[in-house]
Amino acid sequence: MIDKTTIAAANETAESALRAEYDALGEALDRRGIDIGAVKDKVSAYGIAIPSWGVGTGGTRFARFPGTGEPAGIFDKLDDCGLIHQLTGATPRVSLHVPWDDADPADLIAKAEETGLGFDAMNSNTFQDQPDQPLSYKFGSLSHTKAEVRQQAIEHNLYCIELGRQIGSKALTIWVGDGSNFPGQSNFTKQFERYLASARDIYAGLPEDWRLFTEHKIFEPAFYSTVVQDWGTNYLIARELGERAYCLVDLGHHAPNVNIEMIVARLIQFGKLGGFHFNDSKYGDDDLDTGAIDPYRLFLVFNELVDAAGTPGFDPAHMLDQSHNVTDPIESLMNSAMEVQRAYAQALLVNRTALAGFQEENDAMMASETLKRAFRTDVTPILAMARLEKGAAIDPLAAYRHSGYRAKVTEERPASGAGGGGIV
Ligand SMILES: [Mn+2]
Repeated sequence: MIDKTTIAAANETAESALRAEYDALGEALDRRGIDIGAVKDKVSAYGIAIPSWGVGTGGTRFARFPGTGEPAGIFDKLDDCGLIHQLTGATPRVSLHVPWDDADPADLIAKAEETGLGFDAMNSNTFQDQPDQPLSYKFGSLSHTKAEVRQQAIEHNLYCIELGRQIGSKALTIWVGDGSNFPGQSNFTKQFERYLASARDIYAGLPEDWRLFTEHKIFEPAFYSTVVQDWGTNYLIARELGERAYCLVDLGHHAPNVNIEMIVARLIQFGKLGGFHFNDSKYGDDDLDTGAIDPYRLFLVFNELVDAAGTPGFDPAHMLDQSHNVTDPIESLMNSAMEVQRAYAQALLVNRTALAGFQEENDAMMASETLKRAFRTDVTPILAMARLEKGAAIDPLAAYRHSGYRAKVTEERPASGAGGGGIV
């Protein structure tokens, strides 16, 4: 973590310019009937979870090029996540991935308190084999043809729930790599029946105040078919399992050009939107930084979320899920958290009364312009003011670079291996 006085000193030099920009934006928004303070308060209250695996350097099927000072385990990861939250004030929770982050619950709680963090959804891992694991997931986990493999995967998920219960988590996210690589390799129907039966056993072990999230993915690691391939199958799972089962939407897990915001609207309409894994993509599940490729799409997703705000029971979980191959993961995660906040703030600026009127009158041009006007507004001063007021950094990237944190942890932490693939 960084000394608070360092952040305060950096903020002091930037504060007067920020106040001038904030006031100017406030006047402009006031002319549009928007109270900038109300928008800022909502942005300030917004938080997004960091995935523990995000603070390590990712990789591709080809190689992984490790950065320096990479976290060696969950406690290092929590240090990095704590710093991200300290500088941005936007990432109060961490999402653990088991068994990568398996540890004594008391130690996890103590470290979370030290770093000012809480725990978000637990993530199970049955897409790779662990060193001490009796049975292999090479041909699937929850949908495997052999009952004993399925049982092993079920028990792992129940273990994740129990660990999560002890550290204050309230949700389990299941993502499986199950699928097939050749036409004919698997019977689609039987495979999905096996998956559903396994998922029911996990759902039965869910505490009353927990939610179960299932995440669809169009392809990979199975290249011909995956069991939970799209939002339709995901919706069927949530409907089959019960009222505490919801669909998680990972933006990268769709074919290019899929209308994700419309999927979001459908899931909201039928009460099954559980949450998000935010990232961006150009070609497939390339896990690029949120907002790096298509910030307008991100805005359109948030437009649906703001539109649905206040619906009873509507409480989607927000998390980043990215792979950082060429950047410092801390910088990418800070930037991405702020991009998500930006999309949220822009969506709050949409004149919804005017939009509804244009929709009713079939005025496509003005409806589109209503959204564009909100999207084109530079809300940077709102985000920065929210950070300043909570003691975070006006400019988190500059403060981070100035702090020398990476150089410090590079001295303290052992170098991690390069090795082969590193898809995370
Ligand atoms: Mn994901």
